[in-house]
Order: sequence, then structure tokens, then C-alpha cells
Amino acid sequence: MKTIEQKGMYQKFPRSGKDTRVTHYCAGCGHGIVNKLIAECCAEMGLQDRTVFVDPVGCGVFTYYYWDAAHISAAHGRASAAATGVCRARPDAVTIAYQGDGDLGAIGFNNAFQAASRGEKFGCIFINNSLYGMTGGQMAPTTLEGEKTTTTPFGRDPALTGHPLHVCEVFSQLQAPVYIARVSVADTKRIMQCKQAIRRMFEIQQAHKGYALLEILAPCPTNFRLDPLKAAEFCKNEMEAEFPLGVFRDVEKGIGHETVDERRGESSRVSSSASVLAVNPVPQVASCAELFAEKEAVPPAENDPSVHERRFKFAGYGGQGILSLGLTVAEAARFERRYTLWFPSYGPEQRGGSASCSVVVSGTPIGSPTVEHPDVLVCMNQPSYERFVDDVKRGGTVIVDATVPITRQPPEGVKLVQWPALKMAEDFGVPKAANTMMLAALKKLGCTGLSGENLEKALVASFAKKPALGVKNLELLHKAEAETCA
Ligand SMILES: Cc1ncc(C[n+]2csc(CCOP(=O)(O)OP(=O)(O)O)c2C)c(N)n1
Repeated sequence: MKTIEQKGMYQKFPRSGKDTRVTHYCAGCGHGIVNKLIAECCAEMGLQDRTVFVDPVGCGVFTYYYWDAAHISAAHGRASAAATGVCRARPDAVTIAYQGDGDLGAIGFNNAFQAASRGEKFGCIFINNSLYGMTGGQMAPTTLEGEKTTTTPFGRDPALTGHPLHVCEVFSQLQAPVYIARVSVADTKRIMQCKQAIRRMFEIQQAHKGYALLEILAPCPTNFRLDPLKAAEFCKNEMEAEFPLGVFRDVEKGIGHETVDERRGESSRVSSSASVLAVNPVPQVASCAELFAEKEAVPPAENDPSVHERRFKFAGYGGQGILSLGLTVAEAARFERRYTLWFPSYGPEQRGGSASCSVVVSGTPIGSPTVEHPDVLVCMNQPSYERFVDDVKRGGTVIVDATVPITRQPPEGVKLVQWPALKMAEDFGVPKAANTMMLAALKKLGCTGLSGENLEKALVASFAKKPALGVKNLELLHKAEAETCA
């Protein structure tokens, strides 16, 4: 088969560790489209040998696999700070920072804003997909009002979590930037406009004219929980309604720039002077409220100070179902109308590396999702036992798989339960169900503080897309409960 050469990209991506030309982006992801446009512009303008890309932490983290140019990987939120260093140290280079809306709008907002205010000579490409993509779809500063994310399951409520942050409009209050624009990649026409805007950004950097910000509205089908076409429509209808497209400033072209004196006289001119790009009106589609429609609607948590907070840690190897076990307990708490948080932690590997999650269940709003001293620790392997056993609270419980050698006892006052979860799952002919075996132990020992009925309901709900497996796991749960604990 003849492969088409993609300008500006490596023709294979060996840095990914695979002999492939396939990127890591999901189908319909805005990053994938923008990555190609950036590579094309850089190559078409003959800038590959002069360009230094500063890569973010977020879904754009692997652009150094793809773009054939120089790269620096910055820590999360620090791409604009790193780009400041690059463009000062190498004034001859074309420096481009690439950042997501969590990266730039949340943790990295101040250093991005200050770099813009100083007029550092780099271009910043800002991908706004309205949430944290890489980490599983949490709320970002740009999340729309009412938008459901994993951390705003009832929709973003401005009274609790504020209003969406308009980065272009905020940066437009600064004196130094020479170019500020917002585009989108939600359809072909917009993609062409986006390419022109990226080109313009490269032109400005090629001539070392000053700081430029290009915000790009991008669909994230996976975390919107929509197919690629519907995700693009969501981007057009809902996101553009909140974040209008346009060139907010292009100093050379006389768009949207006033001197401080002029602005003092007429403070609203910057935002009103955005020249809005002509885009076709599109039909209305499913709103964000429908995104999580498949999840059972449960009334919000009830405030009940008599229910004390319980903190859990679940740990094991990735692939042992430890994160879903934690999620099942959190889901049971939701069914019980408790406040609850589930906080996963894992390495970059999808399988095999260490994985753990923290769960907090309480009758009152929860302050922090981190669990340093769990009441209950569930360990599926030796490294997690070694790592967390000393942290368990006095009066707490450690449930550990019976295959794990007990090299040291838990602290005084902590109950140790060795439970043959892996063996039972194996004996029952479903080795993958070891996490369900652990749930049986939690239920049998009564250490979740949640009703058995809700734990079972949550187990079944976790297999909502494969109901037969839900029934099977419930059966296995009951069989395991009949076993005796060591
Ligand atoms: C200092 C630090 N805090 C938090 C994280 C976890 N983290 C990794 S990516 C990310 C957010 C990514 O969201 P965004 O910047 O919007 O990019 P997207 O993945 O949506 O493209 C977070 C919070 C981290 N890696 N480092």
C-alpha cells in the first residue's frame, strides 16, 4: 500500500517504542487534527530546522513522537515558562509552546499570563477541549456551565466551581501580545481557518514580532462520551456559544490593539473589537446534560454529620481491576447518597504497572481527595502492601491477597485479613474477577460502612454495558462471601 507522506511529521514514530505511523490520539480528537496542521505549516514555511516546540503534559505530551523539529518537554503547566527560556536563549529560533486548557488555564495560568504580559517572543497554541483529557475528563477552568465531567457529575455549577475562563478575552487586556485569536477544528471550513491562523502565528514568530496566543476549540469524543461527529457538533454549538471565534488582536493588521491611554478612555473596546470569523450556523445537537445519560440518575448527597468519614486505599497491579473496585465502592456510596470521591493514581502504562486509588466516603462535604492514612487498605500485590501498610489508621483494616508474603505486621491496633482473592477467582474459573472477590471481603467484614444492597447494586452497575457479566459477578460475590476469612 502506498503511504502518503505527511509534511513536517516523522514518517514513522519510533519514539513511541512501536514501529507505527499511528498516533496515540483517539478517533475524532482535535489534537490529532491540530498536530497535522502545525506540522504542515512548519514544513511548508521551511521552518523545521529553526523551530523548537515546547510540549505540555496532557494529551499533547507526545508531540515529540510526531513533529520533525526540536522539542523540549515541560512539566505540567510550565510550557510557557520553558518557552520563555528557549526564546531568550535562542532568539534566532521559532519557539512554539503547545498547551491544553488544564495545562495553561489551571496549573499554568500565571506563568502563561506573565509571559504574555512580558511579551515574550514565542507563539502559544492553546487547545481548549473544555476538560482534562489525559487524566480522564475532569473539569477544567474552561468547562462550560452545566457541562458534566467526572468531577462535575451533575454539571458545572458556577456557584461552586465558577464560570468558564475566557483565556483570549483575559489575555486581550494585556498590552504586549501582538496576536490573539480563537479558532476551531470542528469542521472542514474551520480547519482551513485554523490552518491560516497557525500560519499567521508562525509568520509572527519567524519575524520575531512578539507574543502570540492561538486558542483552538477542539472536540474530545472520548471524554464528551459522544461519537466523533456529535463531539464536533458539541464543539460548534455549545463551546462556540461560550467561546466566540475571532481575531481579538493582530497588531500589524490594526485589529484590536489600543494604547493604554486609549484603553483608559474606553475600557470595553478590546473584547468588542474582536473580528468574528464568518462561520456557518449549525443545527442544535444533544446538550452536555445528555452526555452521562446512561448513568443512573441518583439524587445528590444528603448532609448527615452523624456519618463519619471513611478513607480507603486500593492498590495492586494495573489490570487487576483495582481502580474499578474503588470506583464500585464510591458508586455504592453514591447510591447511599453519601458524599464520595474516587481518586486514581497510575503510571503511564495501561497494564502491568502499579495502580492505586483513594476513595473517601462521608456524610458531609469532603475537603481533600487524597488518602494518606486509610481506614481500610486493600492490597492485591506485595509492592502495594509494603508501600501502604504502615500508613493504616489505628482501628483500621488491611485486606491483603493471601499470596502476598507478610514481611512485616501492620501497625498496632490494625486488623490484618489475608483473603485468597486471586485463588478464589482462579478456582471459580474467572481469574479476572479477583477484584469482585475483594469486594466480597469488604462486604463480609462490613468495613465500608455501606449497605450490602448498595455494594451489590454498584457491582452490577459497573457492568452496565455487559449485563450478563454483572449477573455472573454477583453470583461469584455470593460464592466468595460463603468462604471463611483467615
Ligand atoms: C504537577 C502535575 N499536576 C497534575 C498532573 C496530572 N495531569 C496530567 S495531564 C493533566 C491535565 C491535562 O489536561 P489539559 O491540559 O486540558 O490537556 P488535555 O489532556 O485535555 O489535552 C493533569 C492534571 C501532572 N502530571 N503534574
